[in-house]
Amino acid sequence: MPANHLYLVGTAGCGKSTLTNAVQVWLRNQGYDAITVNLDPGADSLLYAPDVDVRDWIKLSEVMEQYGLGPNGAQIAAADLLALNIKEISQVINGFDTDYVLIDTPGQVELFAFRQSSRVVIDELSGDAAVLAYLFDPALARTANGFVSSLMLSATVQFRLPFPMITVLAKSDTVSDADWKRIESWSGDYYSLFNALLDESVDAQTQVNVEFLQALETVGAGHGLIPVSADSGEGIEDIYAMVQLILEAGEDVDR
Ligand SMILES: Nc1nc2c(ncn2[C@@H]2O[C@H](COP(=O)(O)OP(=O)(O)O)[C@@H](O)[C@H]2O)c(=O)[nH]1
Ligand SMILES: [Mg+2]
Repeated sequence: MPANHLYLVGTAGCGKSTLTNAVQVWLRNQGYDAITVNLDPGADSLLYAPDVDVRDWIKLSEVMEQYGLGPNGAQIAAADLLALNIKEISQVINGFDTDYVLIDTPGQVELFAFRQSSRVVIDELSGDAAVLAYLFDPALARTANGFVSSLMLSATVQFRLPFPMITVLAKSDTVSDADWKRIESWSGDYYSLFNALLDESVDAQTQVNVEFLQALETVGAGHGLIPVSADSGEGIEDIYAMVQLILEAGEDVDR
């Protein structure tokens, strides 16, 4: 069986790296094999030791020096250099005999979602074994306005990267029960979200309307949002179950 590939995607600081590590620990505790891949050439201090690290091929500091670029230009160049090296990186990943490959994507979501090369990278690494987990940052998703912004971001990522996607509310341990109840109702009911927007700002009506929110729903944005915490472990099993459902019709991995 080829391994299942889970990409953790989201805005800077939403918890991708921490969750990559936590999912690996959880899978291993369940008796599954899982490896982690750092796809961020600019990561300067990772809190876990990835099994495969693109910095072994591409380092941001070296790209800056070699091409005379500042940090932003170098990030973009590095994303494209990644695609050039992807066959070799893929061989290294495929050299592992594992059930799960957990892929930690670059810090800033636009470096992953808005580069043409990312599509190539996912196709090459994963073929049809890819699932994206888009992480909502509670720092943003807690307000109705921020929640709509998160929906739009996740829809944009889905539009750019047409792979199966699940949406996750990260750092759920920092979200109160009352906040979660609100967020959960927004994710399932666009009228309640629209009303919450109106409560937050009288201008909401001039910016979005219910039809716009429904359009987001048609692309599946934010549907079935799963609360997940790398700290408490809440929801990690749900991520596993969703990935199994998408890639293996709900069957467990053979241990
Ligand atoms: N309370 C809490 N903090 C978290 C969780 N996941 C990540 N963090 C914190 O959020 C910050 C950013 O996390 P990181 O994984 O580096 O985000 P990334 O930029 O998306 O990779 C760090 O300070 C983490 O300790 C979580 O589940 N709960
Ligand atoms: Mg990170």
